[in-house]
Amino acid sequence: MKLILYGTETSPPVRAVCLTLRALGLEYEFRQVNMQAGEHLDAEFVRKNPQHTVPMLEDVPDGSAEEGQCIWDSHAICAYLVRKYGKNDALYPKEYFQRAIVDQRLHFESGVLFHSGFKQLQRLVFKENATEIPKEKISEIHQGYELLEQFLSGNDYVAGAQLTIADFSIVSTISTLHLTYAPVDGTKYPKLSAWLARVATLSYYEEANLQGARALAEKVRAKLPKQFDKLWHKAFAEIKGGAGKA
Ligand SMILES: N[C@@H](CCC(=O)N[C@@H](CS)C(=O)NCC(=O)O)C(=O)O
Repeated sequence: MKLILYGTETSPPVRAVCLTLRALGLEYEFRQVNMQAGEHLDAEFVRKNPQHTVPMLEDVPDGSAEEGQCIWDSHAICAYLVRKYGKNDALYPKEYFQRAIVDQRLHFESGVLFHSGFKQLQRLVFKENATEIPKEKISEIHQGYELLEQFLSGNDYVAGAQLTIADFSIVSTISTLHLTYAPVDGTKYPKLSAWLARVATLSYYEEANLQGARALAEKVRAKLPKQFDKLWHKAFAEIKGGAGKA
């Protein structure tokens, strides 16, 4: 088989899939989709994914000259990869209750953290050209952090004692929010902050997630000079210095 991942490294859901591919030790071809140039709206891409979102995965069977099966939505892709190619079910447990917890966290990322949180902020900054983010929007992000702090109570990972695709999904967005709109304060959110540091120790984390999160942070910073001066000087200095793992 041949796996082709369409996307851009600045996109959190694309990075969730990169983390999953790396965790499973799968080889894949990365095809850049330049969103600013509107490449996701090209007829060919929309034919394969009418929702024109990245990530999209194309799974081409061995020896096939034809196009493969296309899957989009990072959560569906990550689950598919573990089911089809995982040597075991550790990253997406088969046991009903454990799987329900992982699924709940995936939906939480999709509906709350990403769509109601991160994507709204991106729209404000990159589409509506806001130069400062209203406080209410930031406090909505913090409500998400508070919930994660509870999910992590007594657990090393967001869905329990083991690393799962829910961690990959949630870390892709949280590490991005941490470096952009709402730094995770370790004194206020000790468990969330320790979890970020824990996931960051994965050998493929820097390449699969942190580089893209940093690249996006630089773009956000350039769009929000006032907010940057007030709030994020330290966080961005850390990014530039190569620190800011979490
Ligand atoms: N829930 C989706 C979200 C995908 C998404 O919205 N991706 C953004 C980039 S971060 C995108 O493709 N936006 C372009 C569009 O919606 O046309 C997932 O997890 O894959």
